[in-house]
Amino acid sequence: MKLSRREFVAAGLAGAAGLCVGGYPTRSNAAESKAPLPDEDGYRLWLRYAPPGDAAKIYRKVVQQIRVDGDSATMVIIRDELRSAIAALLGNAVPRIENGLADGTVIVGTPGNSALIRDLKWAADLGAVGDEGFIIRSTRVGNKPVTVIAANTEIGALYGSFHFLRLMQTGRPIGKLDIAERPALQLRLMNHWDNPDGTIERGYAGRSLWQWNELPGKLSPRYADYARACASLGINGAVINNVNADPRMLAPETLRKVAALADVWRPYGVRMYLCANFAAPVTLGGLATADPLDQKVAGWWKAKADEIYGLVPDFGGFLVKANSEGQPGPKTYGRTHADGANVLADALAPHKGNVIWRAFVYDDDIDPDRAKRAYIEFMRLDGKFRPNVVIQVKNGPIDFQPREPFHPLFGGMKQTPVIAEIQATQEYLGQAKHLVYLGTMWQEFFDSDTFAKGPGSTVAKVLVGRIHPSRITGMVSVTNPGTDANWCGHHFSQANWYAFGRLAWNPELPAEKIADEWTRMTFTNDGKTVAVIRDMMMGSRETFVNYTMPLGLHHMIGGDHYAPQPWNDRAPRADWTAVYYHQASTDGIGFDRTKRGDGAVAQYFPPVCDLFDDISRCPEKFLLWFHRCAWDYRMKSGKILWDELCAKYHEGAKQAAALQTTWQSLAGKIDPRRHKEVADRLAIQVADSAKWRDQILQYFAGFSKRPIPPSS
Ligand code: GCW
Repeated sequence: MKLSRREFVAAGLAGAAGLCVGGYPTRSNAAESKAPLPDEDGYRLWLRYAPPGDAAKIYRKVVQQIRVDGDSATMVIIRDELRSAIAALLGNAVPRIENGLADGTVIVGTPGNSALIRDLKWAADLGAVGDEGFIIRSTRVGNKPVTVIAANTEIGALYGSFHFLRLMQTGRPIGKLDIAERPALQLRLMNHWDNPDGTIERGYAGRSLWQWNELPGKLSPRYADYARACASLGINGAVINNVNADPRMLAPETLRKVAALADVWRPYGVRMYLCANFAAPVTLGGLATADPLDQKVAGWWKAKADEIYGLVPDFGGFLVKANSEGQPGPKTYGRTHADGANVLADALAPHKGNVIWRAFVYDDDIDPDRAKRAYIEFMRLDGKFRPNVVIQVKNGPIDFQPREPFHPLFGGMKQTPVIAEIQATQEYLGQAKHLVYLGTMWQEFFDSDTFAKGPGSTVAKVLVGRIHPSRITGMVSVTNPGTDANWCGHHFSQANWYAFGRLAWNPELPAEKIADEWTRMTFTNDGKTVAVIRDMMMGSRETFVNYTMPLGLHHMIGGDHYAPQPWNDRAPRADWTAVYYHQASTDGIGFDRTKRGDGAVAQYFPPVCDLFDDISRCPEKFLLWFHRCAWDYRMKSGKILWDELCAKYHEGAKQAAALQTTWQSLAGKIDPRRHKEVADRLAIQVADSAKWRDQILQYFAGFSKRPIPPSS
C-alpha cells in the first residue's frame, strides 16, 4: 500500500497509532509482562524482528511455511532472512518447503527461477514494477491460500521480502495483500566520506567500516550486515570513499580489495562506486597532465575503467568532486566541468557506468555570493554533458545547513540529469550528539515547489523526472556509519539512514509514516510509546533550528561545524566565516539576496523568486537568508525582529529540555542500555542548546543594543 502524505494523515495513522494500527491491537510483550527488557546495543538497527504482540496470532495463520525458489546467493539470503525473521517475530520456526504447496505458504520467486511464478501469468503486472520492483499478493494457488512475493529479478524479490517483513514488524495486516511497488528513483546511493587510513571526514560513529589492512583476504562480517541493512531499504549502491578522494583508491592493489567488498555486496544488490581524484592520471599514472582534452589522459581513464570492470563487472561508476575546496579538476587546466565529466564518461560508457559529478563548487571568481556560484557555473553547461553524466546537487545552495531553501539547480537544469545529495550524517545538525530526525527536513525539501513548469513542480517531481524527462534519476546520502556498535553514534541517527533509504525509494512518503515505522522496528511496538517517540522525532529538527539558526540564519559555526561561533571572522576564505553570512551590525542583520541586493532570488523561477524577494511575503523561516532587516523590523507576530529572534532561541532551548523530560518518561519502555545512551546524549544536547541560546544572543545584543527579553 502506498499512502501519500495527506492520505497517511487522513487514514488516521498519524493519530491512531497509539491504539491500533492496521486493525491490530499493537502491544509489545514487554507492556504485557513486566519483565525488564534485555539490554540492546543497537547493532541490529531496524532489523530486530521483535514479536509484534497480538498480531503474531493472526500472522501465524498466514505464515505457516515458506517456499523460496531458486538457489542463487540472493535467494539463499532471502530464505535465511525470512526463516530467522519469522521465527523471531512469531516465536516459532516455520518449515521450509522446496516444492509443492500447503495452506499459508509464503512463496518467493521470479519468473526466471520459479515455474510456479511463471504459471501465475502475472507478466503484465510484473512488467509494471520494473527491474527492482515487486508484487506481494494474497492469493490462491492450486486452491491453497498463499502469499506470493514475486519480482522480475532476484533483487526485486529481496526488496519484496523485506517489505513483507516490515509489515509484520510494524503490526500491519498481512491477510489480504495486494501490493505493487517500484522505486521512484534509479540511483539510491550511500556516500561514505571514508579515507584509506580508516578515518572518516565528518564521521561521528567510530572509524571506517572498511578494513583496508585486512582486505581482500579477510572479510569482516559487518560488510554483509551493512549490505543487508541497505537492501532492507532498497539502497542499491554505495560510494565507499571520501569525495576528497585519495588517488590511491584507484591503485591496482586497492582495487582488488574493493572487488572483494563488491563481491560481498552483489547478492544484496548494492553496487560499488568510487570517488575518483581528477589528478589521478598524474599522481597515480605518472602522466605530465590531467587535462581532460589530452589524448593520453583520456586513454589513461579508459584503461583504468577497463581494469576496474575486469575486477568489478557491475561497477556503478565514479563520483567526482572537482575544483572544490582544493580538489583538482578540469578548471585547473583551463577546461570546463563538462570537459572533465565527459572524459570519464567516455571511459565508462562501454561498460554502462555513470559519472556522478558534484555541483558543490564555489570558486569566488564566479560571484561574490557563495550561494549563487554553483547555479551560475552549471547552468551555462546544461546540455553539454554526455548521456551517462549526472549532476549531484546538495539540497540547498550553501552546505547542509539546518535550514536552507532548495537549490535553484533543481528544476533549473533542463537537459542534464540532476540527482539530490542529502546528508544523514548531521554535520551541521548536532552530529552524533543531538537527537535530530531529518525526515521532516527532507520532506520540506522534496515538497518545495520549484515552479519550473508551473505550480506543482516540486523537487520530488523534478527528481523522479516528471518535470524534465531524465535519463538517470537518483538520490544519495552522505551517511557515515562507522565501527561504533550502533553504527551511527546516536541511536536516533539510525533513523536518518533509514529515512534516506525509504525516501530514495519514494520521495513522497510522509516523514511521519517513516518515523512511525522506524520506531516500531527499532524500539517498540507499544502504541503509546511509539506515539511519544514519533512526536519527539517530528519536532526535533525545528527545535534544532530554533536554538541554532532560526529565521534563515546560516553558517554560524567554526571549523568543527558543531558549536556556536557567530563571531567567527577569520578563516582561509571569507565564505568559511560566520560574519560573511549574518552580517550583523548596529543597523541590522541578514544577507540581502533580493533583486535590490545581490540578486540571488533571480535564480529561482517566478513566482518563487518574487515570493522570496518580497519581504512581506517571504516565509519568515527564510527571512534573513534573503533579506537584511533592521533590528526593529516588524514580524508577522507583531514583535520586532530582535524580540522574535530572542523568543526563537528561548523556545529552542526549552524544546530541547522537553525532549529530555519526555525521554525520561519512557524509562522501562525501552531497554535500559539504549535508554541510558540516548539520555546521556540528551543531557549534552540540553546543555549545548543553552550555550547556543546564550552565546548567540549575547553576541547579537552587542549589535542590537537591546536587552534580551526574558523567556516567556
Ligand atoms: O561541508 C563541507 C564539509 C567538508 C566536505 C564538503 C563536501 C568532504 O565540511 O568536510 O568535504 O562539505 O561536501 O565536499
